[in-house]
Amino acid sequence: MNTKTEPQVDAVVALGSNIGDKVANVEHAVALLTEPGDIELTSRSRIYKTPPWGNTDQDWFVNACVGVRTGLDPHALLAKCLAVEEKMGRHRSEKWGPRIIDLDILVYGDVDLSDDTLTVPHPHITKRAFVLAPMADIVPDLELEGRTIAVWLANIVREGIEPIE
Ligand code: A4P
Ligand code: MG
Repeated sequence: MNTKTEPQVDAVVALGSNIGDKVANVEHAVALLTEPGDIELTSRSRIYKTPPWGNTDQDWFVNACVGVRTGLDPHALLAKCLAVEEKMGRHRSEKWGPRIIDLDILVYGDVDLSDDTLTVPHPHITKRAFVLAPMADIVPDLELEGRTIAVWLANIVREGIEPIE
């Protein structure tokens, strides 16, 4: 019998969708990610309507993020995120292009790592209001690059980013 208990780590996962019923896609992804098993849902942000960032010639997005507690290591958590995207029928085409669902690991405990498949903390958090706004709902006091999420958000242009629930 395996009696080993994995240490549980708090992580934050971002969700984004800009195809179809975007809110339903985000809800479905949260349900799949945290279905009974290895990942417990501990908190969730409001859902935001956000203008497209990067490739601006595409439909508006819905963005949100969730706090989770898991014994999965960072790569296993990434594999679960990619499995949820696949289950929901995401097909990758262009970088930063339209997507039915995107799940990104924003932070995994206080782990700092970067390899071919995974970088945590996610590299663009502090430059993206569509990530900072939902993050500030659940981890406003988390420090990244010497400032809290709340302070990063207070100092970024967040035009057009509004909670929709
Ligand atoms: N990868 C590396 N680190 C991570 C991480 N922390 N979390 C790798 C998740 N994945 C990570 O991702 C490509 C690969 O990144 C994964 O297979 C994994 O091994 P992808 O989702 O296929 O590619 P992508 O999403 O097109 O590229 P990228 O750079 O991840 O784009 P982003 O950063 O996700 O940005 N505007 C608004 N308003 N809202 C959005 O959600 N999203 C994007 C995409 C652009 N503009 C947006 C939004
Ligand atoms: Mg992604």
